[in-house]
Formats: sequence, structure tokens, C-alpha cells
Amino acid sequence: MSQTITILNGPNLNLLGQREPDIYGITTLADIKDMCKSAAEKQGLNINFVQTNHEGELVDLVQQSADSVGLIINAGAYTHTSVALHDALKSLTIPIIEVHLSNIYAREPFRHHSYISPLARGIICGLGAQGYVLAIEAITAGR
Ligand code: CA2
Repeated sequence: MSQTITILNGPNLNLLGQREPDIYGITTLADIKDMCKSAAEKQGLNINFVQTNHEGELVDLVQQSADSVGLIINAGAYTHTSVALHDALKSLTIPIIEVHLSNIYAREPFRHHSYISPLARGIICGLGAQGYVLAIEAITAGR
């Protein structure tokens, strides 16, 4: 098994820090990547940190993560819509941590259902960028 944590980010997360700071804060995705890299390096691990706006590419990336130490995924809006993503995640045996910057349960009802949660070892939401770091700690603690 390679010593890499895969961290996948879904649609529109490339806009972090540029729009809607009231909901998503001022931290950019590049800042989050740096935070994750530091947290992983402390545990002697690499990260493969990717963002895509495309559902099929997210499915490809999930499949390619199979040999990682763990998968951290913020699938953005595909969380609430994608059976294809659910099916891809179901084929993994590595730990999956679902992360959301915002508290999806304090928002619109359509965000309350996740196709990822039944397959996740744990779910972190509402803690902003810190949620990604906590997810890395959760994966490394369980190794
Ligand atoms: O809270 C999260 O992390 C979400 O996964 C973010 C998704 C949303 O659809 C989920 O329900 C919860 C949206 C990401 C969009 O990010 C933007 C950032 C800045 C400006 C516009 C969108």
C-alpha cells in the first residue's frame, strides 16, 4: 500500500475564498492543501490533493484512490445527488472520511441527505478547513 492520503474536492470548491465568504470562509483551497500537506507530513505521509468540477472525473479519482492509506472526500453538491459516486466509494476497502466545510444539517433540506455518509467511517462538517486536518488525524490514528 502506498503511503498517500487521497483528498478529493468536488464542484465549485475551486472558488473557495473568492465568493460567499459568509458561508465558506476566506480560506482558499490552496490554503487547505497546504494545511493538509503539513498535517500529513507530520505523520510521514504524502497527499494527493485534487479538485474537479466533473462527476465522472470524481468517480475516476475515487477508483484510483484504492491503494491509498485513506480517502478524504468533500464531494460538494455531488454529495447530495450522485449514485455513481456512491457506487465507486462502495468498491473501496480503505477508510473514507466525508468532510464538509459548512454544517450541511443547518442548511437547506436538500443538503441533509448524503450518498456518501453510509460508506464513510466518519463525517466531519461545519468546522471549516480544520475539518480536513481532523480527517487526516482520524485516518492516521486508525492505521
Ligand atoms: O460545506 C461544504 O463543504 C459543501 O460540500 C460545499 C458545497 C455544497 O454544495 C455542499 O452542500 C456542502 C458547495 C461548494 C461550493 O463552494 C463555493 C465556494 C465559494 C463560492 C461558491 C461556492
